Amino acid sequence: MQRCEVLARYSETEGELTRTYLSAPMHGVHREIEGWLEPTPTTTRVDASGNFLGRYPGTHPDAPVLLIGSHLDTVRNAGKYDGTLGVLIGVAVIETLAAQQRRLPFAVEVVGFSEEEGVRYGTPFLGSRALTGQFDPALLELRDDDGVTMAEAIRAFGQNPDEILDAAYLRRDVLGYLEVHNEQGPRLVAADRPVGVASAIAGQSRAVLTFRGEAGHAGTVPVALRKDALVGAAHFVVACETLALEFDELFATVGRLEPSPGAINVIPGEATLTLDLRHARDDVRDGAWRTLQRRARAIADARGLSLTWRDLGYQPATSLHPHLTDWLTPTPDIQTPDTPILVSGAGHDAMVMAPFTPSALLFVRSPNAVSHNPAETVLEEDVAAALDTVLRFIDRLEAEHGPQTDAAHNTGANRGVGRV
Ligand code: HGY
Ligand code: MN
Ligand code: MN
Repeated sequence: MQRCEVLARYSETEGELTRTYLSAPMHGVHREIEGWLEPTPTTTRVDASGNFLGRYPGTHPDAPVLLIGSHLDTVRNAGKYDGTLGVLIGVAVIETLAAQQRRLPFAVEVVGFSEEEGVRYGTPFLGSRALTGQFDPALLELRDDDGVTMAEAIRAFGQNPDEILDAAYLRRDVLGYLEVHNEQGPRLVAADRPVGVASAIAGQSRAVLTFRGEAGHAGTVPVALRKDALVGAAHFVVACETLALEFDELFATVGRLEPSPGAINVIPGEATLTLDLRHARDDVRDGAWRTLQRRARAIADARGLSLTWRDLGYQPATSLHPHLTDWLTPTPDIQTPDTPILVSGAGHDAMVMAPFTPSALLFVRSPNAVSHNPAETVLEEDVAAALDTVLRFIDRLEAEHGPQTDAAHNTGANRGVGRV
């Protein structure tokens, strides 16, 4: 818990926690985590996409690795736990194993993904996509609000974007991925449970839209004759809410809306907004996406506006590994076996990892159901329950993988949790 406070100090904005992709404070975060791991036999490094990795070796030099972690970047004016908590749980697991001088038949690697929120470049999951070989090099040309390309940002951080594709892991070298994350919603509070398990993660689509009309004088252009880009965008914002309310569990959000030129006495000639659309079923989300595209076009046509629509990312709804998920359902002595099984509306790196390696996601109760907000919090006893759950998960994984034999290794029979 104290470490969450320490890492929360590394922000690019005075007085709040904002740590976007490869911003300078991320170096400090990496140094702090390296310091905490220093007393353990862990090898730490930062990869070409800026992911922090700390590997605690297994009994066999090229044993497959269990990845435990989450992301180290944050949204603007974030809470202290979103992402960070999952990385620090990975650090605590390694410290526990090292204190017990315990080696497992697999390596344990804590991963602090460099970019999950998608704030700086609009597109999320850059770190986990890079680690799993799903990174699209075309993204390197994207520019941030200051016009800095992703490639320039990676070089400025001290890494080489040309090495991203080679830095990806091979499926056969990874046993699985486990992420611990605050629920960021109200369901564990309602169930009065400290932890819950995610069965699946809702899919998400993101886009940036620009309506263009005609800037003009606020005092001379009759309202009926205007091509007001902001009014068009505003009608689209309402259309998003209206559509979302017509469906169960459809989440439509316009997080940014920027008119220009942004002067009090000028009719906005341009308005740019972002769209984030989510649902647990891809067919429902895709249908809603097409409906919103039609509505945006109709609004633009009716108002003599032009419209550009740029997709920023598509993440299918993802099921998590049922067997590993079962292992996270803690034994009765932690809490009753009816640990809630939830579909996650929030996106997580686990949704990028799941198609690559068996993945599981353990939620920690959000007592005030708040996140993406400095008021975000977790309870120490719930974090302790989560750590105990993860350590029991590792016991079960160890039992499953027993002492490695060279023969087994050579055949690769025990690669990954395929036997699971
Ligand atoms: O947007 C999300 O769902 C996550 O917090 N990145
Ligand atoms: Mn988040
Ligand atoms: Mn998160």
